Amino acid sequence: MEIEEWEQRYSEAFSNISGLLGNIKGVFVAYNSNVDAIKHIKEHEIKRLIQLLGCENVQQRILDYPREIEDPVDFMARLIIAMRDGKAAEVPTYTTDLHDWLMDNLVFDKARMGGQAGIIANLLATLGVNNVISYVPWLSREQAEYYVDMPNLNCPVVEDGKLFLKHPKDAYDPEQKPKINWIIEFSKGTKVNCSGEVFSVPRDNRLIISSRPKWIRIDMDRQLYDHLPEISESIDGAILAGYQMIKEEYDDGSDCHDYVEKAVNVIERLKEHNPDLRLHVEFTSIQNKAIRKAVLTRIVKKHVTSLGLDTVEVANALNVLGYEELAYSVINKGENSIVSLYEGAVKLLHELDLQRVHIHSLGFYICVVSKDYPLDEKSHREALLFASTLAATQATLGSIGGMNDADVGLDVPVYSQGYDGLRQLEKYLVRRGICSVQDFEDGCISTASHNLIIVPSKVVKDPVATVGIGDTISAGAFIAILAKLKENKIKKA
Ligand code: 8BR
Ligand code: GLC
Repeated sequence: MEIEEWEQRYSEAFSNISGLLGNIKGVFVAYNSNVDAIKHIKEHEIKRLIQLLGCENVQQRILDYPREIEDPVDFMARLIIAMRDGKAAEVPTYTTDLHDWLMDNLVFDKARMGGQAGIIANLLATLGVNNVISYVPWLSREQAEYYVDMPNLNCPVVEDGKLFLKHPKDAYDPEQKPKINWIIEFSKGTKVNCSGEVFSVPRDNRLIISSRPKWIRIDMDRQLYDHLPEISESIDGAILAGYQMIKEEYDDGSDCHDYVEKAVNVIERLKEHNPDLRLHVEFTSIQNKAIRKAVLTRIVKKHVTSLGLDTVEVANALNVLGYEELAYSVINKGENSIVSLYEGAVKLLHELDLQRVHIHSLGFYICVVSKDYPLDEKSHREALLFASTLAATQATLGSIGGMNDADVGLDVPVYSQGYDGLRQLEKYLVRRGICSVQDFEDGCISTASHNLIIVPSKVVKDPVATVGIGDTISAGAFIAILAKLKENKIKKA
């Protein structure tokens, strides 16, 4: 299979899926939205900050590997680690001190909708999905301004015991403060010199400093919880994210177990009146390993159908599930890391009782699907190609203004390095008789225990920003799946 044939598949898949999205009744999206203060950091700014904080101090803190940002040196240490590895990371901070320091010493370039659920809600509305219901427990006036002003995007509000759907600008809490995260984007090739650490950034990526004020709760108002069945009857799928915000302990004596239970109850209630509901969880970086494990084994396991994550997140997930060696092999950049990534995906599928695990990486996507999934592999492949087109559009333009923008994404070539990187996996699968060369080149593989879909993705050379692309990929593929399932249902009826 030549790369050109993939280009052809891309345009067919995109046109097919975009024609089907109208079949989707609605999608519920919760919990996290925030404002992203985005700063694209330059070499001279890195140099200035290192000088200001002291190279030795930063160097020492890099060795400590802070999992929470308490001061600017922690921040600089995590930034250097992220730049050195070219890996995305999200690290929490529990005070506003760092925000003040960054405002004084760096200043952001632009502010945008942030948070997985916020980004996804805007994307779905913009793509014209019917009835996008966005729920965020901390909807402030400032936050509401970052939602696209479209009639298909609304928040659930209970008034006088009745459920209403209102646009965020008519649904915010005037007393609520905004949550502002800092996104430090860095470019491939940027030179960094901090005593022992001298390197050139290997790839475009970003560090997120996630503000976690005391009032952040992954929770749902009781009245709204009671009305969830009405919401669930009006949707085909739900996308849930933000569980990384759950804390081990809270000032009022409650703890992570209480919030995990609340999260599970919401899922159960959504499914109560709509057993066919598809649930996707978008995973992210969770620094606290106990919380990471609880999210995976108690919220995701058995309760959700689909999980989306990047390669670092796969390694992090495997790590807390007891597969340390495999986790290490996924991120050690060795020849076999792509094979380990595939094996890790299979572990996650079975261990967490999922129907679908979608891994996005720079250059390719891997999706493993349970044998009983009511869609063929070609449909799953179309979903991935649709998602990659959206990702390329977003990387080129910074955001997606509507379905027509996708022509830009379709024009982005399939990433040849990503395509070549898949060879290692091909050799492994073919050698073991798991698939033929032809199956692999089609990207659709059926094994005894699962189906496997692999596509080379489109990669933009100089992306405007990388933050939020993962959300676009996962949400794009998930709605494509919903649309396909709906098409089948309509055909059968
Ligand atoms: P996360 O936000 O979950 O880390 O996902 C980011 C995803 O964005 C990566 O998995 C990769 O597929 C995609 N991506 C990145 Br990073 N840079 C990109 C680029 N220049 N063009 C297209 N996709 C990109
Ligand atoms: C996380 C971050 C948020 C960012 C999003 C992008 O939710 O907290 O700031 O916008 O990831 O995926």
